[in-house]
Amino acid sequence: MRLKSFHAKTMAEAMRQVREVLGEDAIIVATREEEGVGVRVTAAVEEDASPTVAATPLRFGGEPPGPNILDQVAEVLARHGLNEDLSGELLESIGDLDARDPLMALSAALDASFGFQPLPEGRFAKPVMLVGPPGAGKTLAVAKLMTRAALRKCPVGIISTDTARAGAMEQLSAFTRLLKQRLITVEDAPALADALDVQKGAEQVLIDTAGRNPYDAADMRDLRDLAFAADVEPVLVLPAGMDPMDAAETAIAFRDIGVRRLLVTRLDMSRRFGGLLAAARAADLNFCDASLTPKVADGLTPLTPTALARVLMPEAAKQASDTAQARRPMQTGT
Ligand SMILES: Nc1nc2c(ncn2[C@@H]2O[C@H](COP(=O)(O)OP(=O)(O)O)[C@@H](O)[C@H]2O)c(=O)[nH]1
Ligand SMILES: [Mg+2]
Repeated sequence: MRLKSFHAKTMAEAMRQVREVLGEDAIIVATREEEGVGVRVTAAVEEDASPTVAATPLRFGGEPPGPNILDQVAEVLARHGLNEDLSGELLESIGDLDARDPLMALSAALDASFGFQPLPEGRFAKPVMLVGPPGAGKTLAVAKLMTRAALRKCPVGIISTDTARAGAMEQLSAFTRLLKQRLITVEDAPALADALDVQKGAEQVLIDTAGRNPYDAADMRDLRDLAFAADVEPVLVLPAGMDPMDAAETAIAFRDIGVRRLLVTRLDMSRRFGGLLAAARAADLNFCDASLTPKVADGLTPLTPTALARVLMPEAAKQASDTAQARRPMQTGT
């Protein structure tokens, strides 16, 4: 399922855009009046690869959602340990929808409250520098991104600045050897600028960094120097399962060195993702990609509102895909 929002002066114009871009099968998930601007309509289309179909089709202008949808989503958000403000905001936007399916309702609410900006598969606008606390999954994420690029035959440059810690280089060089990529190591900010010059031709440049303690001023100063040494995009890597307030403060510390995107990891090792939502909200970060397994070959999952909703509500996601599977033979027969 793919969700897209449309802004227009009138509802008729918004609906025309929906049909034009997403086709006749588009389902309206949410409509919202934007004061003084017009209307915003969020619509969904099914995509072949992700057969998430609402058990009951959603229709524009239908009845308000049954209390069970709100209750179901509220229970899920509480389970994830979301703070009251954030869960109240998400539930309020669900209250405005005519969704019949909790998964779709949560997708639309996430779409309204958060930004999503997965890393491109092709050329990066800037070299991407993965930053975050120790053990967040930065090096594994570099390995996953490098593998994805290598499989697409996309020329990639790998730079590591994590030279002080024993064993850190071996971890990454094991991956670069396997993929026959050259690993450049740099010790300081000026050397990073030179290394980036060397890698100018690469479509994607990935920079691994040493873990930093967000509460240690010297650690963060050092990282800021690296991030500002050249025109790079620092991307914050955070694992699931953090306390929401710690995650929020951590995200704010890294935002101050220029982070705008959040790559989330270890989603398979936790059942509580409130920390990740709190981090994105507190530092106004866009979700980019998620690591759902420790295996390099499994890669990263680009995050969209729907993908995140599935992660937050795995039972509902399974139920939706089971329903879609059960319906498929009937659909092909007609
Ligand atoms: N299960 C699981 N393990 C992960 C994931 N991401 C990272 N890890 C593991 O967490 C540990 C730390 O990861 P690493 O990339 O070295 O973290 P870094 O210190 O941020 O570079 C390693 O054992 C990784 O295999 C994930 O998404 N799922
Ligand atoms: Mg590392």
